[in-house]
Amino acid sequence: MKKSFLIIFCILFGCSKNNTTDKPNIIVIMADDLGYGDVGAYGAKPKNVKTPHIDKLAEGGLKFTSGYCSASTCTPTRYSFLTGTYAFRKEGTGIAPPNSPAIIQPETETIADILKEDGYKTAVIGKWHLGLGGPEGPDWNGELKPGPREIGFDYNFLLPTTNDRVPQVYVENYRVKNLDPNDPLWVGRKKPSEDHPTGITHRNTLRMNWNDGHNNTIHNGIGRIGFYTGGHAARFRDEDLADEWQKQAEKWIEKNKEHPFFLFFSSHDIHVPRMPHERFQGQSDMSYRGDAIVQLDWNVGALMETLDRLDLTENTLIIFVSDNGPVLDDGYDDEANEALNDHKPGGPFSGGKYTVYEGGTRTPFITYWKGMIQPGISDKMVSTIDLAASVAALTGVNLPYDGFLDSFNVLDALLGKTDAKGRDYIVSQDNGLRGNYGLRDGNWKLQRHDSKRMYNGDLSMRVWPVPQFTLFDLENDIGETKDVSAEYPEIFNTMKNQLQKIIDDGRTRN
Ligand code: NG6
Ligand code: CA
Repeated sequence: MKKSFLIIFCILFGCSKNNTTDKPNIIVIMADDLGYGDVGAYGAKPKNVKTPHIDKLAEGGLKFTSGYCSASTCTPTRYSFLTGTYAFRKEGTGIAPPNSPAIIQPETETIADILKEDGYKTAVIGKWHLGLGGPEGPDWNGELKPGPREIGFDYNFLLPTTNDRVPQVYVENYRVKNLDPNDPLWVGRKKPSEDHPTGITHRNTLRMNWNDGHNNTIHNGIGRIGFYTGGHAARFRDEDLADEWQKQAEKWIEKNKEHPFFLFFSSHDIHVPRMPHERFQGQSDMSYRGDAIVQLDWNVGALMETLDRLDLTENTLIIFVSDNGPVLDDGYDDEANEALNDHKPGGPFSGGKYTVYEGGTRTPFITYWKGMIQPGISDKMVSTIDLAASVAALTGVNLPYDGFLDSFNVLDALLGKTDAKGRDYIVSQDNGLRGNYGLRDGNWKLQRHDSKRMYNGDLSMRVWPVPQFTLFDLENDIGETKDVSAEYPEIFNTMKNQLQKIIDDGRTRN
């Protein structure tokens, strides 16, 4: 269906190929909950945490100061990154529960489809959190279908949701890896039996205490969201995730190095539960949150080493991003707050995860392509939602009109070309539909709170009431501290209407 549309489209209109650029490999490294100020290149101090490998990418590539993800939670950002469409346009794109069915339907075109159709080998390795299976949800003991392979990925090796949600198993292509059929995996929302140990009944056995949620089934001494039984042979240790991502990525790249490839490398760091490998524990001065940053940085370095070893570095475009801004206390007592020192997870911005302050979605954003991207700093506005249209431009593919509704071609900005244009404006959201929005246009920022409440600026999950609309002047107030809506009524009204129109129009790409 999708392919035939493209072929007919190409016959009618011609699909131009850009012959000047040999198809580069493309790797999108997406960190989890990593804030603007969490890495050295963006201001983190070495005495708190060191990130030499990410810094090296930034020094040898382009460091964006206005690089965004689309939402301040995981699922909507990932949805938008893959589909090029704002998640607030689609029901069911909020934070996905353990038994969520596949959120992106097979007929939806994704960035992976575009590249696959252009001859790329495609894979996603790491955190998924976009649901698996048909309307009834995942069949954990059978085929986990539809999933990534129905939306353009040749290969997937996944942590199905987030690691604070059950189950702690890998999904390789359609199957739970190492699942013993004699020990079937059951995943549910209710306690499976009266004597099932939970974070509540067995709280004193936990290695890491919970303070909000995360008190259902216990695995590896940590309480989780949701319940599960069985599948023991398939279960992993939290401490081993980072090594597994590297192992699988290395294997897959090696296997596919003769073709152009697209790898979505989706780290779970630095999401809770923060339980880095023993060799990283204590490597920062900021508790496990800092150590998880060190682990993420190791992953970046290991991946780069793999590319160097295989002589692929000069033919690979690397895009390093985060899926939402920072959070400190996200439901476990891991001392993220206590050990913060003078570290600023959100850099100069207010808010973080769950908020539509700049800190919620303005995150580290680095493009690196040895020999092709001039090292530097870019203040151009770009977003993860634009990667689809931009890689389509890079490979010379035309986008279908009925997909990628909000993805803009900002390729020249990503590559640091002179006179390149970024976005003029960007919409951010927090989580799900009917939530909160941010609209940045130039240096003006409108916040709209339909839920009339917003998570606290202290980077925790606490909520407090806010006015529905506020306006900030980012040029003079980067921290969004002073509502200037009364002083600039015209700008205020124009932006309110602009946001409403963006929502009502159903698309922003021409
Ligand atoms: C919240 C969880 C939080 C985190 C978040 C999703 C509680 C109390 N909080 O519901 O810990 O898992 O969902 O994060 O359960 S995300 O980065 O995957 O969007
Ligand atoms: Ca996240």
